[in-house]
Amino acid sequence: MVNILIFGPPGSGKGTQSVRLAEKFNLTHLSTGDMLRAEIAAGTELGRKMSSIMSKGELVPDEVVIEMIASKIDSTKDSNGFLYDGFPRTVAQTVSLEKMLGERGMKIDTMLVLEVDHDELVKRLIGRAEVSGRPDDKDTAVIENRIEVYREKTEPIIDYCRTKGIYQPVNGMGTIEEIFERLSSYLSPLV
Ligand code: B4P
Repeated sequence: MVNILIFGPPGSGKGTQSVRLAEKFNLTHLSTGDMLRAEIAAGTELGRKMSSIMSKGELVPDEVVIEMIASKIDSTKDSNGFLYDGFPRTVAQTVSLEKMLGERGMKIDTMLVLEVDHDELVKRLIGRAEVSGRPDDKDTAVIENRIEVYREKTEPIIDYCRTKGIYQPVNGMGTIEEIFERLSSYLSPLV
């Protein structure tokens, strides 16, 4: 099974593209953001605890998402592999993912990094707030904090993956279809 990371700042199109790629290549789409929002919607204790962290644009604790991912990997069958959307978000999460995959005879095959201008990110997220009702999309200060958290805590993963030879930058500007074609061209030889 292949393991592909879709990486990039908030609003770069990870979720948008992952849904389409998962369908085309028969991959299991693992979005930690969606999993966490499902916990909040279901009113679980975990969801209640994570809701205030997410509404400020901060990251939830590493162990929470690692546990969610491990249980999804172990319960998945009939798939060509996994597409990780919004995970890992810290170098610690990356190291945990590698360990988890290693124990199951797998590795991270590639990391596709969507590159999008700052102003375009803010524009997309404000646009999404109109339809999503997500508290972390409504407020520009929270959006800016999410981008800042990405630069500080998540972006260092790029250097970590570059040394492992799995870093692949992808132009994330343009139409959804254009970006989908670019990403597909990197996935085709792997899946
Ligand atoms: P996520 O749910 O991962 O969301 P995101 O980074 O905001 O968005 P994404 O990049 O997927 O953008 P999308 O395609 O939707 O994270 C939310 C929060 O959850 C985090 O802040 C954190 O608190 C928590 N969390 C999640 N994972 C975690 C982890 N591993 N560790 C700790 N905390 C974690 O695109 C955005 C908008 O742009 C959409 O409206 C879309 O329609 C539009 N768009 C996309 N592509 C476009 C294009 N080419 N042109 C025009 N518009 C486009």
